[in-house]
Amino acid sequence: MTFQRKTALRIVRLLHSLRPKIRVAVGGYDPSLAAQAYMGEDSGIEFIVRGEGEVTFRELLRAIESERAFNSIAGLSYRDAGGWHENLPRPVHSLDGDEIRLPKRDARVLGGYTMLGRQVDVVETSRGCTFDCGFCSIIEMRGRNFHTYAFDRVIADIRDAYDRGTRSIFIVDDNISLNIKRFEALCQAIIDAGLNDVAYTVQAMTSPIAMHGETLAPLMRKAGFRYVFLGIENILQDDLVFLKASAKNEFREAGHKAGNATLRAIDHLHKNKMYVVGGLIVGNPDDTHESIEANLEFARRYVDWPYIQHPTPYPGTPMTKDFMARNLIKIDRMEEYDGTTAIVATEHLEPREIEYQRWRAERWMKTRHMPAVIAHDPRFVLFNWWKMLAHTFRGSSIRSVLGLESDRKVFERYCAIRSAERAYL
Ligand code: B12
Ligand code: SF4
Repeated sequence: MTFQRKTALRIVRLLHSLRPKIRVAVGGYDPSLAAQAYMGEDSGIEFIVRGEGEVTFRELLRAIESERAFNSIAGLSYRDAGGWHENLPRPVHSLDGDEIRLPKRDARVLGGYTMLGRQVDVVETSRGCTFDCGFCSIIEMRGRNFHTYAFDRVIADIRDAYDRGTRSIFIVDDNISLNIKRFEALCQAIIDAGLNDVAYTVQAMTSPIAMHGETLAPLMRKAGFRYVFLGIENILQDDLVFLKASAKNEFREAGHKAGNATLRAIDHLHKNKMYVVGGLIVGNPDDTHESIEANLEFARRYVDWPYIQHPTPYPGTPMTKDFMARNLIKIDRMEEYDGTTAIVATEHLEPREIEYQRWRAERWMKTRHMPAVIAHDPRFVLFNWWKMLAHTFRGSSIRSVLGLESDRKVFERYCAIRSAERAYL
């Protein structure tokens, strides 16, 4: 990802210092959408895999093994004595058949990842999205399309993770809620396979959850879904228009627009004992203290866990062009493009001020979810509650707890901690 660019380039340098002859390929969102950043004379990078990686990377390895030319490998850019060459793009994969095999979990170098003490893993059931939100990289990355894996494969993938001890799964689909009939059938397949004692987390749009929640939400609950990351984005219509995210948050009745879908979606999820991770984006070009506060207040009232980000100008998104045209991008250090560092100003507020407002409110919202976590994972909380609080309130001190130090001072310390974290390599 873009915020990992600097680290990635440093890792390449480290690899070359250890093994000068190593050949380096990069891939993923940032190399695909900002290839120039990886093409510098001294970057040490020889190959860029653009878009989906599995088949392109496999073909690259086979070509290296058999010393064949690289010019027919779709989706690849490569460097030789004549400079960089950009092959034709690779069409997106249909996900049919078994060309993309199941992940080989044995091959991982690192393990030990948990979510609230439960071993966690990721599974994908589909790729792509047909919407075009202005802040999202997906369309530039792969166009507007939606492809799905067969349920047999998905269930085999979940079972593989389960058999290795996984009890918490993050479904990483770009937008699983594009086909609700399929999503309902997937829930049923998980139940039928007896894989519903896993705590699932998924991302979804509010509109389909609001419109199909009556049948979908009980099935999700039965299948083990626990956290639903809702792309609410913003509660104000003007901001939704700027983010190009109105349609996906629209409630429709008999084919007509009937208001915002968010509260209905939240209601369905809550009635079925699921938790809402509220995805909101504050700090859009015309935002003021008041419009940001309106969103923060909404999060306080309705969401269980806030996931509040600032609009971030990732390479190639429509939103980036808007911010550039209005001259509002204030920071060009890509390592800070992590969504929770404010990079852009509004017409009324500087980035630091926006970030301060979000940070100040969000810490307290997070603590309110503690009772639900204690009820579900008491042992984990017993041994880790102080670490959870210390992380949430990073930058605080005894003096600040006693009220002898201002929130501004704590915020400065929090920013300094994050800055230091970025320079770990
Ligand atoms: C699931 C998801 C998450 C989950 C991740 C769960 C997990 N632990 O894996 C959560 C919610 C935690 C998350 C967090 C974040 N995310 Co996110 N996330 C996604 C999402 C929806 C799908 C990513 C995914 O796994 N796809 C499935 C895999 C198979 O596809 P893939 O990653 O694209 O990889 C393929 C190719 O890119 C390529 N490839 C990738 N890496 C490599 C490497 C090599 C060497 C090669 C050859 C090929 C290759 O091959 C892969 C297979 O085809 C995307 C896209 C979207 N629609 O929003 C955003 C997305 C990737 N996230 C994004 C961002 C910014 C973030 C956050 C910074 C947001 C935040 N402030 O919290 C954090 C960063 C977290 C971190 N520290 O890594 C951005 C990245 C934008 C950019 N240009 O950098 C995206 C694109 C969304 C967006 N805004 O447009 N995310
Ligand atoms: S609905 Fe989600 S995946 Fe689709 S464009 Fe919008 S943010 Fe991206």
